[in-house]
Order: sequence, then structure tokens, then C-alpha cells
Amino acid sequence: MDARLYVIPASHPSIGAELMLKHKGIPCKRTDLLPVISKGVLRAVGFPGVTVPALKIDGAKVPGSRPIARELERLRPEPPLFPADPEQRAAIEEAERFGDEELQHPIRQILWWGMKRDRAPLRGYSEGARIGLPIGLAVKTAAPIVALSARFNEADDTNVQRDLAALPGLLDRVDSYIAAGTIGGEQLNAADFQIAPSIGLALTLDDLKPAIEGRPAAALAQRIVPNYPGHMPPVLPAEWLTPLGAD
Ligand SMILES: N[C@@H](CCC(=O)N[C@@H](CS)C(=O)NCC(=O)O)C(=O)O
Repeated sequence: MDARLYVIPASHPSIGAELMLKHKGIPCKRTDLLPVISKGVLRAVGFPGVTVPALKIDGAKVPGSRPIARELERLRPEPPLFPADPEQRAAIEEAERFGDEELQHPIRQILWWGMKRDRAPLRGYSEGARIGLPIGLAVKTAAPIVALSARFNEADDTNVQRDLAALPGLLDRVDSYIAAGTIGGEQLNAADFQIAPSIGLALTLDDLKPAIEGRPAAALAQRIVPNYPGHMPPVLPAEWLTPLGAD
């Protein structure tokens, strides 16, 4: 199989897609893209969308983490990403949808808000990436990319405060999927690969870590993405963290 995955380094759904390819045992080349610039590259390659992950596999162009899960399942059914039992499959698909539509974006917004305040952590999040220029130079010249990414992702004060208020509920939901056995089972599934990277990314933010540590969600991330790249020191205003139970 000829596979190439287009990613942005440390992007949570990109890490999920990479793990699903690994789960299927499909060798894959990786193209690392800078945010914003990624949109033009994906268009030039002929993808219908402008976000990562995007997978080119045997000539087909598959944009998005959930379509990628389904295409991988179609091309190589074993080991499965979805169970055969319809009821179990429906539960996993709902958890996967939650991970994609409800969990991914708040964490992305909080991260970009933090980057607006302090670009230095970009270096850690880009570790090991091959973006066509030295990481130090990329970080030094990243101000416009960070500003545009924050704008595209609507990472403004109002949204980030709303995200922080919603985060405990989102984490409870992840814990409840684990308690129900929908995710975190012996055999990992598409919802595990969708949800765990979002928790892994959230755990790289010192501001969010205390609200996650000790939860089943943290153990899941530790199991599936133990070495998530990047680290963001505290950057959010202390009063915004009240909903997380911070002092
Ligand atoms: N929810 C979708 C979309 C993912 C998404 O928005 N990806 C971000 C990176 S995490 C992206 O491509 N952003 C474009 C940019 O930053 O320029 C998925 O899971 O595939």
C-alpha cells in the first residue's frame, strides 16, 4: 500500500491518524506541514478539505480523522477499528463523534490562545518535525502563523473562557465512556484513537494538567500517547481556571 499522511506536528487528530495506521500495520510516509501554510499545500495536492490529518492512500485522497478510520477499516479490516456488533459499533461511533466534534476544538482553541501569549513552546510541539526549515528559525518567524491560526480557530478570550468552563464536563464524558467500556478496553478502537490524543495534548498544558491527572482519561492518554510532544507552562489568567477547581 502506498500511503502518505499529511500532518501538522503535534496536531491531536494527526497523531490519532498516525496511530490508526500503526494499529493496522500500514507503513506510511509523513509530510509535516506548518499551520496555515498547510491549507495551501493540501489544496495543491488536491484534497477537498484544508485541515489535517489528510491521507493519500493508493491514489485516494481521504481528508479528516473519521473518514481516515473508515478507509483504513475498508482497506485492511484486521485488526479492526470498529466492532462487528452493531450496538457496540454505534456506541463507539458516538464516542468517536464526540471526540471529533466536541472535544478536539476547545483544546485546540486553548492551545492557540496560549501560543498567542508565549510562542516559545512552539519549539517543543515541533520536536522531530521536518518542515523544510530549522525549527529555531520557524519559531522565531512564527508570529504571523500563530496570529492567523488563533484567528482561524477563533481562539479569543470569550471562547477560551467558555472552553475552560466546559472542560470538566468533557472530561466527565470521557471518563464515562471508559467506565462503560466503550473506550479503554483491551482492544483499542477508532474512538480510543480519536479521544486519547486530545487528552494527551491537554495534558501538555500546565494550566489544564491538574484538572486531568488522576482521572481515568489521563490513564488512557498515558497508555495510548505516552510521549505526546510539547509542553506549555502556565499562561492562562488564574481567574479563568476557577471552573477547573484551581485555587
Ligand atoms: N476535526 C477534523 C479537523 C481537524 C483540524 O481542524 N485540524 C487542524 C489541526 S489540529 C488543522 O488542520 N488546522 C489548520 C491550520 O492550523 O492551519 C479532523 O479530526 O480531521
